[in-house]
Amino acid sequence: MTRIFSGVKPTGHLTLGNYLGAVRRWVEVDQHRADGLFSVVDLHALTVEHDPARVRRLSRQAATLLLAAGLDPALCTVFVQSHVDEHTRLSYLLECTATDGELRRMIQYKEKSVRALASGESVRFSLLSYPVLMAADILAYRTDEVPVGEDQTQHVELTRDLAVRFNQRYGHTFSVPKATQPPVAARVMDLQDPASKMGKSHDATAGIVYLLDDADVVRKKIMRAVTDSGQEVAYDPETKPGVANLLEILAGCTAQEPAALAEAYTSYGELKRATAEAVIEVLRPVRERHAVLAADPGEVDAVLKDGAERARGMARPVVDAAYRAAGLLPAG
Ligand code: AQP
Repeated sequence: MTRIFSGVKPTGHLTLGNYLGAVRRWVEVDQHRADGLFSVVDLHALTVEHDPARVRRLSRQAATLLLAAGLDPALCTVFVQSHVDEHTRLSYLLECTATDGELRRMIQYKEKSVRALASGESVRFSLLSYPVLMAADILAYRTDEVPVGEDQTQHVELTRDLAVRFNQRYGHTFSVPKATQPPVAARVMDLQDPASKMGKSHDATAGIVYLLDDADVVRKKIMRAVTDSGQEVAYDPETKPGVANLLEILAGCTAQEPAALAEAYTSYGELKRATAEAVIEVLRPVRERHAVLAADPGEVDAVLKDGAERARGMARPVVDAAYRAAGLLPAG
C-alpha cells in the first residue's frame, strides 16, 4: 500500500492556504487510498523565535483542527512529531549525508534568515538544518508520497536527493518519495499581497483567512482583497495575480476550474462575494467540529498518544536499519 507522510507546523493558526493546499486533500483523498501519517511537526516551530506556551497551544489547536477537518484515526495515523524520537535520531544521520551548500540553497532558509535579521533576531542553526529534519520525518516511514503545497516542493526534492545518496553509499534503506500537489490552489496567495504566499506565521493578518475566522471576518477579508487594474474577470496569474488568486480559491472550494469560473463573473465585486460565500461554506463544518473537539481535549490527547505509538512502531525498524547501514554498532 502506498505510504503517505505530511505535516503542518504550529507556527501560527492554520490558514485557508494550509487547508486548500494540503489538509483538504489528506482528508478527502489521501487517507482513503493510502497508509497515511499526518503530523503536527512541532520541532519545526522552534527554528525561529518562539514562545513555548504559544507553541504548545498551537500544537494542540493544529491537532484538533486536523481531526475537525476530517482526518479519521481509524483510517490514518495522526501524531505530534516530538512524541516520536525516531525523527531526531534519523535527522543526525541525514545531516551526515547532506552538504552545507545544498542547505544554503533552500529558498525558505534564504527568505526566513533575511526576515529574522531584519527584525533584529539571530538566525538559528536549526533554520538551516530543518529541511534535513523534514527529510527524516519523511524517510523514517519509507514514505512514497508527500502531499504538500507548492512552497514545500524544494524540500521534498532535497529529501529525494538525500535518500538516493544514502542508499547509494550504504545500501538500499529508504524509499525515494515524491511530492504531490492539488490540481488547484497549490499556492494560495495573501489577499492583501498577491505576490506573497498566504503564510500562517506572517505578521500582517488582513490578507490571511484563518480556518477559525468567523463568517463575518472571512467576508470582510475577501471583500477587501487587493484586485488588479481593469475590470474584466479573467484567469491570468501573470497580469492579474489578485483576481487569479480569488479564482483559485473559489475553484479550490467548489472543485471547478479557475479559467472556467472566470467566465461566470462580470465584475470583481461579484467574484469576491461568490468566493467569500464558498469559503464560508467550506470552513463552517470545520469550525463547528473544532468547537466540539476543543471542549474535550482528553479525546484529542488519546488520539495523539495512540498515533505516536503507531508511528513509533513504523519508524523504529527503518531508523535502526539506517543506523546499522551507516556503520553504527547495534546496542545489542
Ligand atoms: N499559501 C499556501 N497555499 C497552499 N499550500 C500551502 N501550505 C502552506 N501555505 C500554503 C501547505 O500547507 C502545509 C503545511 O504548511 P506549513 O505548516 O509547513 O507552512 P505555512 O503554513 O506556510 O507556515 P509558516 O510558518 O508561515 O511557514 P513558512 O513561512 O515556512 O512558509 C504544507 O504542505 C504547505 O505546503
